[in-house]
Amino acid sequence: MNLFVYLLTAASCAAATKIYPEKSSQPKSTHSSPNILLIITDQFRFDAWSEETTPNLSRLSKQAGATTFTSAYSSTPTCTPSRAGLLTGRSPWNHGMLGYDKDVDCANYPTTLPRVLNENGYTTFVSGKDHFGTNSDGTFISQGYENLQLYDGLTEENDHYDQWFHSIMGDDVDPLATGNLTWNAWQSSPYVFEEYLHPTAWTSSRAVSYLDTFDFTGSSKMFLKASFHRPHSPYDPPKRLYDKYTSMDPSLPIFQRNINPGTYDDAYLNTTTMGSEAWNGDPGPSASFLSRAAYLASVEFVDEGIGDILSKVEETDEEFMIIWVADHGDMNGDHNLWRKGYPFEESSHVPMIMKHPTSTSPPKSSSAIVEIRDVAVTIWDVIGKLEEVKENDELINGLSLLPILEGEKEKVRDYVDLEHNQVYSDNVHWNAIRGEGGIKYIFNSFDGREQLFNVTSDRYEKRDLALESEYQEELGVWRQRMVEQFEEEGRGEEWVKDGELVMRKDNSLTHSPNFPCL
Ligand SMILES: *[C@@H]1O[C@H](CO)[C@@H](O)[C@H](O)[C@H]1NC(C)=O
Ligand SMILES: *[C@@H]1O[C@H](CO)[C@@H](O)[C@H](O)[C@H]1NC(C)=O
Ligand SMILES: *[C@@H]1O[C@H](CO)[C@@H](O)[C@H](O)[C@H]1NC(C)=O
Ligand SMILES: CC(=O)N[C@H]1CO[C@H](CO)[C@@H](O)[C@@H]1O
Repeated sequence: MNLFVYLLTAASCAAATKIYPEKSSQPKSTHSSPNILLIITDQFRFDAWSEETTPNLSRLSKQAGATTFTSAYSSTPTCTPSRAGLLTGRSPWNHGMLGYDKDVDCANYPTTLPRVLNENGYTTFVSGKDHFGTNSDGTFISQGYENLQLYDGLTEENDHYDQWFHSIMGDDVDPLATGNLTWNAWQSSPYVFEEYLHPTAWTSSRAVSYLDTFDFTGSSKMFLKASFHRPHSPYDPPKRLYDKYTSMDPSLPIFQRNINPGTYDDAYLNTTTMGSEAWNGDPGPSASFLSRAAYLASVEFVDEGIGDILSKVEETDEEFMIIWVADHGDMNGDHNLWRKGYPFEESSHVPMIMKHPTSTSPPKSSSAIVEIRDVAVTIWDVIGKLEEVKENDELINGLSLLPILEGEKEKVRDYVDLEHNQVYSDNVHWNAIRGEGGIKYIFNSFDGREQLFNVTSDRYEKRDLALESEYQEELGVWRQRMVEQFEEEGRGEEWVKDGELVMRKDNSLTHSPNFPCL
Protein backbone atom coordinates (compact mmCIF):
# COMPACT_ATOMS: atom_id res chain seq x y z
CA MET A 1 0.00 0.00 0.00
CA ASN A 2 1.48 3.29 -0.96
CA LEU A 3 -0.84 6.07 0.08
CA PHE A 4 1.99 8.56 0.06
CA VAL A 5 2.15 7.95 -3.58
CA TYR A 6 1.19 11.86 -2.58
CA LEU A 7 -1.68 27.45 -6.40
CA LEU A 8 -2.10 32.38 -7.46
CA THR A 9 -2.92 35.50 -9.56
CA ALA A 10 -2.79 39.87 -9.96
CA ALA A 11 -4.53 43.26 -11.14
CA SER A 12 -6.97 45.34 -9.33
CA CYS A 13 -10.47 45.41 -10.49
CA ALA A 14 -12.97 46.28 -7.87
CA ALA A 15 -14.23 42.92 -6.75
CA ALA A 16 -17.41 41.61 -8.17
CA THR A 17 -19.17 40.10 -5.21
CA LYS A 18 -22.40 38.80 -6.69
CA ILE A 19 -22.92 35.25 -5.67
CA TYR A 20 -24.19 33.80 -8.89
CA PRO A 21 -23.47 35.07 -12.30
CA GLU A 22 -25.42 37.51 -14.25
CA LYS A 23 -24.50 37.20 -17.87
CA SER A 24 -21.42 39.23 -18.59
CA SER A 25 -22.16 42.36 -20.61
CA GLN A 26 -19.00 41.88 -22.64
CA PRO A 27 -19.51 40.72 -26.20
CA LYS A 28 -18.87 37.01 -26.40
CA SER A 29 -16.91 35.46 -29.20
CA THR A 30 -18.40 32.69 -31.27
CA HIS A 31 -15.34 30.46 -30.90
CA SER A 32 -16.39 27.01 -29.84
CA SER A 33 -14.75 26.23 -26.52
CA PRO A 34 -15.32 23.77 -23.69
CA ASN A 35 -16.42 24.62 -20.19
CA ILE A 36 -13.43 24.51 -17.88
CA LEU A 37 -13.14 23.23 -14.33
CA LEU A 38 -9.87 24.05 -12.56
CA ILE A 39 -9.49 22.31 -9.22
CA ILE A 40 -6.74 23.55 -6.92
CA THR A 41 -5.81 21.90 -3.66
CA ASP A 42 -3.47 23.81 -1.37
CA GLN A 43 -0.40 22.18 0.16
CA PHE A 44 -1.21 18.82 -1.41
CA ARG A 45 1.83 16.53 -1.68
CA PHE A 46 2.51 14.71 -4.93
CA ASP A 47 2.25 11.36 -3.16
CA ALA A 48 -0.83 12.01 -1.00
CA TRP A 49 -3.30 10.78 -3.57
CA SER A 50 -4.20 7.15 -4.08
CA GLU A 51 -7.13 4.76 -4.40
CA GLU A 52 -7.37 4.75 -0.59
CA THR A 53 -7.08 8.45 0.30
CA THR A 54 -8.60 10.05 -2.81
CA PRO A 55 -10.97 7.64 -4.60
CA ASN A 56 -12.66 10.44 -6.56
CA LEU A 57 -9.44 11.96 -7.88
CA SER A 58 -8.30 8.45 -8.75
CA ARG A 59 -11.49 8.03 -10.71
CA LEU A 60 -10.76 11.27 -12.59
CA SER A 61 -7.32 9.95 -13.53
CA LYS A 62 -8.97 6.88 -15.11
CA GLN A 63 -11.43 8.74 -17.32
CA ALA A 64 -11.06 8.81 -21.09
CA GLY A 65 -8.90 11.70 -22.21
CA ALA A 66 -7.18 12.07 -18.80
CA THR A 67 -3.42 12.54 -18.51
CA THR A 68 -1.73 12.19 -15.13
CA PHE A 69 1.51 14.16 -15.00
CA THR A 70 4.01 12.36 -12.79
CA SER A 71 6.73 15.05 -12.98
CA ALA A 72 4.73 18.22 -12.30
CA TYR A 73 6.40 20.97 -10.27
CA SER A 74 5.65 24.18 -8.46
CA SER A 75 8.63 26.40 -9.28
CA THR A 76 8.30 28.63 -6.23
CA PRO A 77 6.55 26.36 -3.78
CA THR A 78 4.62 28.65 -1.46
CA CYS A 79 1.07 29.95 -1.87
CA THR A 80 1.45 33.37 -3.48
CA PRO A 81 4.33 33.00 -5.96
CA SER A 82 2.95 29.72 -7.27
CA ARG A 83 -0.47 31.36 -7.71
CA ALA A 84 1.25 34.19 -9.62
CA GLY A 85 2.55 31.56 -12.05
CA LEU A 86 -0.90 30.04 -12.39
CA LEU A 87 -2.43 33.47 -13.00
CA THR A 88 0.06 34.70 -15.59
CA GLY A 89 1.54 31.66 -17.36
CA ARG A 90 5.02 32.95 -16.52
CA SER A 91 8.14 31.61 -14.79
CA PRO A 92 9.19 33.08 -11.42
CA TRP A 93 11.70 35.48 -12.99
CA ASN A 94 9.07 36.63 -15.51
CA HIS A 95 6.16 37.13 -13.08
CA GLY A 96 8.64 38.47 -10.59
CA MET A 97 7.62 36.88 -7.29
CA LEU A 98 10.75 35.03 -6.22
CA GLY A 99 9.31 34.04 -2.86
CA TYR A 100 6.39 34.45 -0.55
CA ASP A 101 4.58 37.75 -0.30
CA LYS A 102 1.42 38.39 1.66
CA ASP A 103 -0.81 38.35 -1.45
CA VAL A 104 -0.62 38.30 -5.24
CA ASP A 105 -1.97 41.83 -5.07
CA CYS A 106 -0.11 43.26 -8.06
CA ALA A 107 -2.75 44.87 -10.26
CA ASN A 108 -0.54 45.42 -13.29
CA TYR A 109 -0.11 42.08 -14.98
CA PRO A 110 -1.28 42.71 -18.55
CA THR A 111 -2.61 39.17 -18.97
CA THR A 112 -4.32 36.93 -16.47
CA LEU A 113 -5.96 33.55 -16.94
CA PRO A 114 -9.49 34.63 -15.98
CA ARG A 115 -9.33 37.92 -17.89
CA VAL A 116 -8.46 36.20 -21.16
CA LEU A 117 -11.34 33.81 -20.60
CA ASN A 118 -13.70 36.70 -19.83
CA GLU A 119 -12.75 38.36 -23.05
CA ASN A 120 -13.41 35.18 -24.96
CA GLY A 121 -16.91 34.18 -24.05
CA TYR A 122 -16.49 32.74 -20.56
CA THR A 123 -18.26 33.56 -17.33
CA THR A 124 -15.67 33.17 -14.58
CA PHE A 125 -16.33 32.01 -11.04
CA VAL A 126 -14.08 31.18 -8.11
CA SER A 127 -15.09 29.18 -5.11
CA GLY A 128 -12.54 29.11 -2.28
CA LYS A 129 -9.02 30.48 -2.32
CA ASP A 130 -7.64 33.29 -4.52
CA HIS A 131 -5.07 34.86 -2.16
CA PHE A 132 -5.03 38.05 -4.27
CA GLY A 133 -5.64 40.38 -1.36
CA THR A 134 -7.84 43.44 -1.21
CA ASN A 135 -7.98 46.88 -2.77
CA SER A 136 -7.52 49.93 -0.55
CA ASP A 137 -11.31 50.14 -0.15
CA GLY A 138 -11.43 46.61 1.22
CA THR A 139 -12.99 45.00 -1.85
CA PHE A 140 -11.28 41.89 -3.18
CA ILE A 141 -8.78 42.09 -5.99
CA SER A 142 -10.39 39.87 -8.60
CA GLN A 143 -7.71 39.60 -11.30
CA GLY A 144 -10.56 39.05 -13.74
CA TYR A 145 -12.78 36.62 -11.85
CA GLU A 146 -16.29 38.01 -12.23
CA ASN A 147 -17.97 36.04 -9.50
CA LEU A 148 -16.26 35.49 -6.21
CA GLN A 149 -17.07 33.23 -3.30
CA LEU A 150 -13.85 33.43 -1.36
CA TYR A 151 -12.30 31.58 1.49
CA ASP A 152 -8.69 32.75 1.54
CA GLY A 153 -7.73 31.40 4.94
CA LEU A 154 -6.44 34.75 6.15
CA THR A 155 -7.41 36.01 9.57
CA GLU A 156 -7.63 39.68 8.62
CA GLU A 157 -9.99 39.14 5.69
CA ASN A 158 -13.70 39.10 6.29
CA ASP A 159 -14.25 36.96 3.21
CA HIS A 160 -17.45 35.42 1.86
CA TYR A 161 -16.99 32.28 3.92
CA ASP A 162 -16.47 34.26 7.13
CA GLN A 163 -19.62 36.30 6.46
CA TRP A 164 -21.60 33.15 5.73
CA PHE A 165 -20.26 31.39 8.84
CA HIS A 166 -21.16 34.33 11.08
CA SER A 167 -24.60 34.67 9.48
CA ILE A 168 -25.34 31.13 10.72
CA MET A 169 -23.36 30.95 13.94
CA GLY A 170 -23.51 34.56 15.08
CA ASP A 171 -20.79 37.19 15.21
CA ASP A 172 -19.19 35.96 18.40
CA VAL A 173 -18.33 32.44 17.29
CA ASP A 174 -14.77 32.05 16.00
CA PRO A 175 -14.59 29.95 12.81
CA LEU A 176 -11.06 29.00 13.92
CA ALA A 177 -12.11 27.63 17.30
CA THR A 178 -10.90 24.11 16.43
CA GLY A 179 -8.04 23.10 18.67
CA ASN A 180 -6.52 26.58 18.82
CA LEU A 181 -4.71 25.74 15.59
CA THR A 182 -2.83 28.46 13.74
CA TRP A 183 -2.56 28.81 9.93
CA ASN A 184 0.71 26.90 9.72
CA ALA A 185 0.40 24.57 12.67
CA TRP A 186 1.72 21.01 12.48
CA GLN A 187 -0.63 19.99 15.28
CA SER A 188 -4.14 18.75 14.57
CA SER A 189 -7.60 18.44 16.04
CA PRO A 190 -11.04 17.23 14.89
CA TYR A 191 -13.30 19.99 13.56
CA VAL A 192 -15.48 21.31 16.37
CA PHE A 193 -18.51 22.42 14.32
CA GLU A 194 -20.98 20.59 12.14
CA GLU A 195 -19.31 19.31 9.01
CA TYR A 196 -21.25 21.49 6.56
CA LEU A 197 -19.69 24.56 8.21
CA HIS A 198 -16.15 23.45 7.32
CA PRO A 199 -14.41 25.58 4.66
CA THR A 200 -13.79 22.44 2.59
CA ALA A 201 -17.52 21.59 2.52
CA TRP A 202 -18.38 25.24 1.85
CA THR A 203 -15.96 25.46 -1.09
CA SER A 204 -17.39 22.38 -2.80
CA SER A 205 -21.00 23.35 -2.07
CA ARG A 206 -20.51 26.80 -3.64
CA ALA A 207 -19.04 25.16 -6.73
CA VAL A 208 -21.87 22.63 -6.90
CA SER A 209 -24.50 25.41 -6.57
CA TYR A 210 -22.81 27.31 -9.36
CA LEU A 211 -22.92 24.24 -11.60
CA ASP A 212 -26.56 23.78 -10.63
CA THR A 213 -27.67 27.31 -11.50
CA PHE A 214 -25.49 28.00 -14.56
CA ASP A 215 -27.38 28.37 -17.84
CA PHE A 216 -25.52 26.02 -20.15
CA THR A 217 -27.91 26.87 -22.99
CA GLY A 218 -26.79 30.51 -22.96
CA SER A 219 -24.06 32.02 -25.10
CA SER A 220 -21.32 31.93 -22.50
CA LYS A 221 -19.17 29.07 -21.29
CA MET A 222 -18.23 28.36 -17.71
CA PHE A 223 -14.80 28.75 -16.16
CA LEU A 224 -15.05 27.42 -12.64
CA LYS A 225 -12.09 27.52 -10.28
CA ALA A 226 -12.77 25.30 -7.27
CA SER A 227 -9.87 26.19 -5.01
CA PHE A 228 -9.60 24.28 -1.75
CA HIS A 229 -7.61 25.82 1.09
CA ARG A 230 -7.09 22.42 2.72
CA PRO A 231 -5.20 20.12 3.21
CA HIS A 232 -3.14 23.23 4.15
CA SER A 233 -3.08 23.74 7.92
CA PRO A 234 -5.03 23.86 10.09
CA TYR A 235 -5.28 20.07 10.00
CA ASP A 236 -8.89 20.10 11.21
CA PRO A 237 -10.77 17.31 9.41
CA PRO A 238 -14.22 16.15 10.59
CA LYS A 239 -14.08 13.78 13.54
CA ARG A 240 -15.19 10.72 11.50
CA LEU A 241 -12.14 11.07 9.23
CA TYR A 242 -9.82 12.14 12.03
CA ASP A 243 -10.81 8.98 13.90
CA LYS A 244 -10.46 6.83 10.80
CA TYR A 245 -6.81 7.78 10.26
CA THR A 246 -5.73 8.18 13.88
CA SER A 247 -7.03 4.69 14.66
CA MET A 248 -4.86 3.11 11.95
CA ASP A 249 -1.62 1.35 12.74
CA PRO A 250 1.09 4.00 13.18
CA SER A 251 3.66 1.62 11.70
CA LEU A 252 2.00 1.72 8.26
CA PRO A 253 4.31 3.13 5.58
CA ILE A 254 2.05 6.12 4.97
CA PHE A 255 2.76 7.47 8.43
CA GLN A 256 6.53 7.09 8.33
CA ARG A 257 8.58 10.21 8.15
CA ASN A 258 11.36 10.26 5.58
CA ILE A 259 14.31 10.97 7.85
CA ASN A 260 17.80 9.79 7.07
CA PRO A 261 20.24 10.29 9.93
CA GLY A 262 23.76 11.09 8.80
CA THR A 263 22.53 13.05 5.79
CA TYR A 264 21.60 16.70 5.23
CA ASP A 265 18.47 15.98 7.25
CA ASP A 266 20.55 16.38 10.40
CA ALA A 267 21.01 20.08 9.65
CA TYR A 268 17.28 20.57 10.15
CA LEU A 269 17.17 18.83 13.50
CA ASN A 270 16.23 21.41 16.06
CA THR A 271 16.31 20.58 19.72
CA THR A 272 14.16 23.56 20.70
CA THR A 273 10.59 22.61 21.61
CA MET A 274 8.63 23.01 18.41
CA GLY A 275 6.36 26.05 18.42
CA SER A 276 3.01 25.73 16.66
CA GLU A 277 4.40 27.27 13.44
CA ALA A 278 7.80 25.61 13.61
CA TRP A 279 9.39 24.87 10.25
CA ASN A 280 11.94 22.36 11.41
CA GLY A 281 12.40 19.82 14.15
CA ASP A 282 11.20 16.47 15.37
CA PRO A 283 8.20 16.41 17.72
CA GLY A 284 8.62 12.67 18.36
CA PRO A 285 6.85 9.65 16.89
CA SER A 286 3.38 10.01 18.39
CA ALA A 287 3.01 13.72 17.63
CA SER A 288 4.33 13.11 14.11
CA PHE A 289 1.83 10.31 13.61
CA LEU A 290 -1.11 12.49 14.69
CA SER A 291 0.03 15.27 12.36
CA ARG A 292 0.36 13.01 9.35
CA ALA A 293 -2.85 11.12 10.10
CA ALA A 294 -4.84 14.37 10.34
CA TYR A 295 -3.21 15.65 7.16
CA LEU A 296 -4.36 12.54 5.27
CA ALA A 297 -7.82 12.85 6.81
CA SER A 298 -7.94 16.43 5.46
CA VAL A 299 -6.86 15.08 2.07
CA GLU A 300 -9.71 12.58 2.05
CA PHE A 301 -12.21 15.27 3.09
CA VAL A 302 -11.08 17.45 0.18
CA ASP A 303 -11.47 14.43 -2.12
CA GLU A 304 -15.09 14.01 -0.99
CA GLY A 305 -15.78 17.63 -1.96
CA ILE A 306 -14.08 17.11 -5.31
CA GLY A 307 -16.21 13.98 -5.80
CA ASP A 308 -19.36 16.08 -5.35
CA ILE A 309 -18.15 18.61 -7.94
CA LEU A 310 -17.13 15.92 -10.43
CA SER A 311 -20.50 14.15 -10.11
CA LYS A 312 -22.29 17.43 -10.72
CA VAL A 313 -20.13 18.07 -13.79
CA GLU A 314 -21.05 14.61 -15.11
CA GLU A 315 -24.73 15.33 -14.50
CA THR A 316 -24.61 18.44 -16.71
CA ASP A 317 -23.63 16.28 -19.70
CA GLU A 318 -21.69 19.27 -21.07
CA GLU A 319 -18.19 19.30 -22.54
CA PHE A 320 -15.67 20.08 -19.80
CA MET A 321 -11.94 20.35 -19.68
CA ILE A 322 -10.93 19.35 -16.14
CA ILE A 323 -7.61 20.22 -14.51
CA TRP A 324 -6.41 19.35 -11.04
CA VAL A 325 -3.21 20.82 -9.60
CA ALA A 326 -1.79 21.84 -6.22
CA ASP A 327 0.07 25.07 -5.50
CA HIS A 328 2.79 23.19 -3.59
CA GLY A 329 3.21 20.26 -1.23
CA ASP A 330 3.75 19.75 2.48
CA MET A 331 6.91 18.38 4.11
CA ASN A 332 4.90 16.70 6.90
CA GLY A 333 8.12 16.33 8.91
CA ASP A 334 10.19 14.67 6.17
CA HIS A 335 13.88 15.61 6.37
CA ASN A 336 12.92 17.15 9.75
CA LEU A 337 11.11 19.88 7.81
CA TRP A 338 7.52 21.13 8.03
CA ARG A 339 5.38 23.42 5.89
CA LYS A 340 6.80 24.13 2.38
CA GLY A 341 9.06 26.44 0.40
CA TYR A 342 11.91 23.94 -0.03
CA PRO A 343 13.34 22.39 -3.19
CA PHE A 344 12.62 18.84 -2.01
CA GLU A 345 9.99 16.63 -3.65
CA GLU A 346 7.54 16.77 -0.74
CA SER A 347 7.38 20.54 -1.23
CA SER A 348 7.94 21.28 -4.94
CA HIS A 349 6.61 18.17 -6.70
CA VAL A 350 2.85 18.51 -7.16
CA PRO A 351 0.01 16.32 -8.41
CA MET A 352 -1.45 17.29 -11.79
CA ILE A 353 -4.19 15.75 -13.92
CA MET A 354 -5.61 17.22 -17.11
CA LYS A 355 -8.66 15.77 -18.81
CA HIS A 356 -9.03 16.73 -22.44
CA PRO A 357 -12.54 18.07 -23.21
CA THR A 358 -13.37 15.79 -26.13
CA SER A 359 -10.74 13.07 -26.41
CA THR A 360 -11.92 9.49 -26.02
CA SER A 361 -8.39 8.09 -25.77
CA PRO A 362 -7.62 5.79 -22.84
CA PRO A 363 -6.23 7.53 -19.75
CA LYS A 364 -2.46 7.77 -19.62
CA SER A 365 0.35 9.06 -17.53
CA SER A 366 3.13 11.34 -18.69
CA SER A 367 6.55 11.86 -17.10
CA ALA A 368 7.07 15.08 -19.08
CA ILE A 369 8.55 17.84 -16.91
CA VAL A 370 5.71 20.32 -16.47
CA GLU A 371 5.09 23.29 -14.19
CA ILE A 372 2.27 25.44 -12.88
CA ARG A 373 3.02 28.15 -15.49
CA ASP A 374 1.84 25.66 -18.14
CA VAL A 375 -1.74 25.52 -16.84
CA ALA A 376 -2.95 28.93 -18.10
CA VAL A 377 -1.04 28.52 -21.35
CA THR A 378 -2.66 25.14 -22.00
CA ILE A 379 -6.11 26.61 -21.36
CA TRP A 380 -5.40 29.52 -23.73
CA ASP A 381 -4.30 26.99 -26.33
CA VAL A 382 -7.45 24.91 -25.86
CA ILE A 383 -9.64 27.96 -26.59
CA GLY A 384 -7.54 28.86 -29.62
CA LYS A 385 -6.16 32.12 -28.23
CA LEU A 386 -2.58 31.31 -27.32
CA GLU A 387 -0.90 33.06 -30.25
CA GLU A 388 -2.89 36.22 -29.66
CA VAL A 389 -2.23 36.21 -25.93
CA LYS A 390 1.51 35.73 -26.39
CA GLU A 391 1.67 38.56 -28.91
CA ASN A 392 0.35 40.87 -26.21
CA ASP A 393 2.54 39.61 -23.39
CA GLU A 394 6.05 38.55 -24.32
CA LEU A 395 6.88 37.49 -20.75
CA ILE A 396 4.55 34.50 -20.96
CA ASN A 397 6.88 31.49 -21.07
CA GLY A 398 4.73 28.60 -19.90
CA LEU A 399 4.25 25.87 -22.50
CA SER A 400 1.06 24.34 -23.80
CA LEU A 401 0.54 20.76 -22.70
CA LEU A 402 -2.19 20.24 -25.29
CA PRO A 403 0.18 18.35 -27.63
CA ILE A 404 0.88 15.91 -24.77
CA LEU A 405 -2.84 15.53 -24.02
CA GLU A 406 -3.46 14.84 -27.70
CA GLY A 407 -0.61 12.34 -27.95
CA GLU A 408 1.40 14.40 -30.44
CA LYS A 409 4.36 15.03 -28.15
CA GLU A 410 6.03 13.20 -25.29
CA LYS A 411 7.60 16.23 -23.67
CA VAL A 412 7.67 20.02 -23.89
CA ARG A 413 11.01 20.86 -22.23
CA ASP A 414 14.24 19.28 -21.04
CA TYR A 415 14.31 20.95 -17.63
CA VAL A 416 12.53 23.50 -15.47
CA ASP A 417 13.80 26.16 -13.05
CA LEU A 418 12.78 26.18 -9.39
CA GLU A 419 13.63 28.78 -6.74
CA HIS A 420 12.63 30.41 -3.49
CA ASN A 421 14.05 33.37 -1.63
CA GLN A 422 14.35 33.33 2.15
CA VAL A 423 11.70 31.31 3.94
CA TYR A 424 11.53 30.96 7.72
CA SER A 425 15.25 31.49 8.15
CA ASP A 426 17.99 33.59 6.54
CA ASN A 427 19.87 30.55 5.38
CA VAL A 428 16.96 28.78 3.64
CA HIS A 429 16.91 30.08 0.09
CA TRP A 430 17.82 28.30 -3.08
CA ASN A 431 17.65 27.88 -6.84
CA ALA A 432 17.19 24.50 -8.46
CA ILE A 433 16.71 22.76 -11.77
CA ARG A 434 14.67 19.64 -12.32
CA GLY A 435 15.89 18.01 -15.49
CA GLU A 436 15.51 14.90 -17.54
CA GLY A 437 17.00 11.68 -16.24
CA GLY A 438 15.32 12.40 -12.91
CA ILE A 439 18.01 14.93 -12.02
CA LYS A 440 17.48 17.70 -9.51
CA TYR A 441 20.31 20.17 -8.98
CA ILE A 442 20.04 22.51 -5.99
CA PHE A 443 22.15 25.59 -5.30
CA ASN A 444 21.74 26.70 -1.68
CA SER A 445 22.48 30.34 -2.17
CA PHE A 446 23.26 31.25 1.46
CA ASP A 447 26.41 29.17 1.61
CA GLY A 448 26.84 27.89 -1.96
CA ARG A 449 26.27 24.28 -0.94
CA GLU A 450 25.17 22.13 -3.88
CA GLN A 451 22.97 19.04 -3.90
CA LEU A 452 22.25 16.59 -6.69
CA PHE A 453 19.52 13.97 -6.60
CA ASN A 454 18.10 11.41 -8.96
CA VAL A 455 14.40 11.53 -8.06
CA THR A 456 13.60 8.71 -10.49
CA SER A 457 15.70 6.17 -8.61
CA ASP A 458 15.59 8.02 -5.27
CA ARG A 459 12.17 9.60 -4.99
CA TYR A 460 12.66 10.82 -1.44
CA GLU A 461 16.11 12.32 -1.99
CA LYS A 462 18.03 10.23 0.49
CA ARG A 463 21.27 10.07 -1.50
CA ASP A 464 23.04 13.34 -2.32
CA LEU A 465 25.04 12.62 -5.46
CA ALA A 466 26.92 15.91 -5.13
CA LEU A 467 28.96 14.21 -2.42
CA GLU A 468 30.08 11.41 -4.74
CA SER A 469 33.18 11.72 -6.90
CA GLU A 470 31.68 9.95 -9.91
CA TYR A 471 28.92 12.58 -10.15
CA GLN A 472 31.16 15.66 -10.23
CA GLU A 473 30.94 15.93 -14.00
CA GLU A 474 27.14 15.64 -13.94
CA LEU A 475 27.08 18.26 -11.21
CA GLY A 476 29.11 20.61 -13.40
CA VAL A 477 26.68 20.18 -16.30
CA TRP A 478 23.71 21.28 -14.21
CA ARG A 479 25.60 24.09 -12.49
CA GLN A 480 26.49 25.43 -15.94
CA ARG A 481 22.84 25.15 -17.00
CA MET A 482 21.81 27.34 -14.08
CA VAL A 483 24.53 29.86 -14.98
CA GLU A 484 23.14 29.96 -18.52
CA GLN A 485 19.59 30.38 -17.28
CA PHE A 486 20.57 33.35 -15.11
CA GLU A 487 22.53 34.88 -18.00
CA GLU A 488 19.66 34.41 -20.44
CA GLU A 489 17.29 36.02 -17.97
CA GLY A 490 19.71 38.91 -17.53
CA ARG A 491 19.73 38.55 -13.74
CA GLY A 492 22.95 40.46 -13.33
CA GLU A 493 25.96 40.23 -11.06
CA GLU A 494 24.02 39.62 -7.88
CA TRP A 495 23.22 36.18 -9.34
CA VAL A 496 26.05 35.24 -11.66
CA LYS A 497 29.47 36.79 -11.95
CA ASP A 498 32.34 35.78 -14.23
CA GLY A 499 30.41 32.66 -15.10
CA GLU A 500 30.02 31.58 -11.45
CA LEU A 501 26.90 31.38 -9.32
CA VAL A 502 26.90 34.03 -6.59
CA MET A 503 26.07 33.41 -2.93
CA ARG A 504 23.53 35.71 -1.31
CA LYS A 505 23.35 36.27 2.43
CA ASP A 506 20.60 38.86 2.61
CA ASN A 507 16.93 38.91 1.75
CA SER A 508 16.97 41.77 -0.75
CA LEU A 509 16.15 39.91 -3.95
CA THR A 510 12.49 39.20 -3.26
CA HIS A 511 11.20 40.32 -6.68
CA SER A 512 12.69 40.40 -10.15
CA PRO A 513 12.61 43.60 -12.23
CA ASN A 514 9.77 42.00 -14.23
CA PHE A 515 7.41 42.29 -11.27
CA PRO A 516 5.06 44.99 -12.55
CA CYS A 517 4.24 46.46 -9.14
CA LEU A 518 7.68 47.26 -7.74
C1 LIG B 1 -4.35 29.16 22.30
O1 LIG B 1 -3.08 29.66 21.82
C2 LIG B 1 -2.67 30.85 22.43
C3 LIG B 1 -1.42 31.34 21.70
O2 LIG B 1 -0.57 30.28 21.38
C4 LIG B 1 -2.43 30.57 23.92
O3 LIG B 1 -2.04 31.77 24.58
C5 LIG B 1 -3.74 30.05 24.56
O4 LIG B 1 -3.51 29.67 25.90
C6 LIG B 1 -4.25 28.83 23.79
N1 LIG B 1 -5.56 28.46 24.30
C7 LIG B 1 -5.90 27.21 24.55
C8 LIG B 1 -7.32 26.96 25.00
O5 LIG B 1 -5.12 26.28 24.40
C1 LIG C 1 14.51 25.98 16.09
O1 LIG C 1 13.13 26.00 16.39
C2 LIG C 1 12.73 27.16 17.07
C3 LIG C 1 11.29 26.95 17.54
O2 LIG C 1 10.48 26.47 16.52
C4 LIG C 1 12.89 28.35 16.12
O3 LIG C 1 12.49 29.56 16.76
C5 LIG C 1 14.35 28.46 15.70
O4 LIG C 1 14.49 29.47 14.70
C6 LIG C 1 14.86 27.13 15.15
N1 LIG C 1 16.30 27.23 15.02
C7 LIG C 1 16.99 26.85 13.94
C8 LIG C 1 18.47 27.00 13.98
O5 LIG C 1 16.45 26.38 12.94
C1 LIG D 1 18.33 8.17 -12.60
O1 LIG D 1 17.79 6.91 -12.29
C2 LIG D 1 17.10 6.28 -13.38
C3 LIG D 1 16.45 5.02 -12.82
O2 LIG D 1 17.40 4.23 -12.19
C4 LIG D 1 18.07 6.02 -14.50
O3 LIG D 1 17.38 5.46 -15.60
C5 LIG D 1 18.69 7.34 -14.92
O4 LIG D 1 19.67 7.13 -15.90
C6 LIG D 1 19.34 8.03 -13.72
N1 LIG D 1 19.81 9.37 -14.14
C7 LIG D 1 21.10 9.69 -14.16
C8 LIG D 1 21.43 11.07 -14.66
O5 LIG D 1 21.97 8.94 -13.77
C1 LIG E 1 -19.73 12.23 -5.25
C2 LIG E 1 -18.99 10.95 -5.30
O1 LIG E 1 -19.05 10.18 -6.24
N1 LIG E 1 -18.22 10.71 -4.26
C3 LIG E 1 -17.55 9.45 -4.11
C4 LIG E 1 -16.07 9.65 -3.79
O2 LIG E 1 -15.49 8.34 -3.60
C5 LIG E 1 -16.06 7.59 -2.55
C6 LIG E 1 -15.32 6.28 -2.45
O3 LIG E 1 -15.34 5.61 -3.70
C7 LIG E 1 -17.52 7.34 -2.80
O4 LIG E 1 -18.11 6.67 -1.70
C8 LIG E 1 -18.23 8.66 -3.00
O5 LIG E 1 -19.57 8.43 -3.34
